[in-house]
Amino acid sequence: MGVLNVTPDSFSDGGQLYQGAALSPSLLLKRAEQMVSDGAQLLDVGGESTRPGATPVSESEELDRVLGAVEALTRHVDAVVSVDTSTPSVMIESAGLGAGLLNDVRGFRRAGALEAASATGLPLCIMHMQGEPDTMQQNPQYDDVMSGVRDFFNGRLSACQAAGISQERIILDPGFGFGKTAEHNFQLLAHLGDLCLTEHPILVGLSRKSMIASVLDKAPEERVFASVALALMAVERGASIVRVHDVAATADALAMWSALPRSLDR
Ligand code: 7PM
Repeated sequence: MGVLNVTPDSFSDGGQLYQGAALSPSLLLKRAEQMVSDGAQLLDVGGESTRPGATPVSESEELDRVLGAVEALTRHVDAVVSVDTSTPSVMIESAGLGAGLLNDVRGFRRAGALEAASATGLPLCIMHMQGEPDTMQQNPQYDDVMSGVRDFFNGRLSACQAAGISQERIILDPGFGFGKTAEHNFQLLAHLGDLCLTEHPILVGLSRKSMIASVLDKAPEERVFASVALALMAVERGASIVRVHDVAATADALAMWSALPRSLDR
């Protein structure tokens, strides 16, 4: 899954699809087509920056940013379009334009989100986050981060069932960096295999995240090699989808992993 931020202010690939104040459709399509030729099967479009301290986006601003991109991508690019949103109207409208996946960092907990998501019939990615984006990194705490994430998943799976969403539609994501210290993130990655034992595919976003900076003193755009290593570790532990900024590098690494013989009679 390639990340396409349609925000002017994203932390790791800030505003690169913008020409001045406006999103450039030709830059967007060029970047998207490159990601697909590099091996992306999904493209994740997000119009709200979840960075701590980022300016909140209004609903009309988010609709405006995301829907234009979704329409252009579903028309012109051969990949499943995923929409990174917590806003019910964005979910409904995106589905109408041909989006193929809804990805909500708030796990469809906003008022009306689960009902809207249910009505689209689309697959959903439910991500774990402790707290809210602006304050989540102020002293995150868990008795046990694995149990915290697992309990959250179970609660959301019940809520989905109650909302009429069939279990086959649900992808789960432990939410690396969302209300977690570096230590929590590495715990989650080390034990990711335990979360991959259910029927639900696991999606992970590790790309360029600050847990890398707890080991390497590098700016986001210098975290490519480390991001590839983390993606590979996640897939080895059973992750089904990796959300990344650097598709070509990740795809090469995963192609090498895929080439390993796995039969018992090696
Ligand atoms: C600031 C903070 C900017 C965090 C961008 C981010 C995930 C996601 C994001 C993830 C799923 C980033 C994040 N991360 N959706 N959206 N899983 N499902 O680093 O880990 O891209 S935004």
